[in-house]
Amino acid sequence: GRDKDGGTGVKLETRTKTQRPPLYKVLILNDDYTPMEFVVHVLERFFGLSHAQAFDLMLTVHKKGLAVVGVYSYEIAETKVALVMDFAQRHQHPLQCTMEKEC
Ligand code: TYC
Repeated sequence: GRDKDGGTGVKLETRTKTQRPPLYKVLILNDDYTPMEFVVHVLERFFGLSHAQAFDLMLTVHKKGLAVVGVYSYEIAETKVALVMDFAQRHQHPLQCTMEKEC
């Protein structure tokens, strides 16, 4: 702040705003062709969900069009997206996975 130094020009206040790394949402998108069981498998394998959690989230995506499946640092989110896209492509399914900055 201004004039907290009694005119000495010495900085007496320290920063209180803590820097936190930005987080990124990883999203799965619905499509008409990817089998439901494949999406459930992806959610279990790459996002650490139980079978029941994965099934429920897959149904949410199927009904609503998309859902957030996890929130991670940039590097982890980028890796998850790449692994899912590669896995889907190798199985010839059009499943889409993307990321977006949170806030
Ligand atoms: N809509 C797909 C079907 O009816 C299932 C599906 C769910 C596909 C979620 C993608 O992210 C997805 N077979």
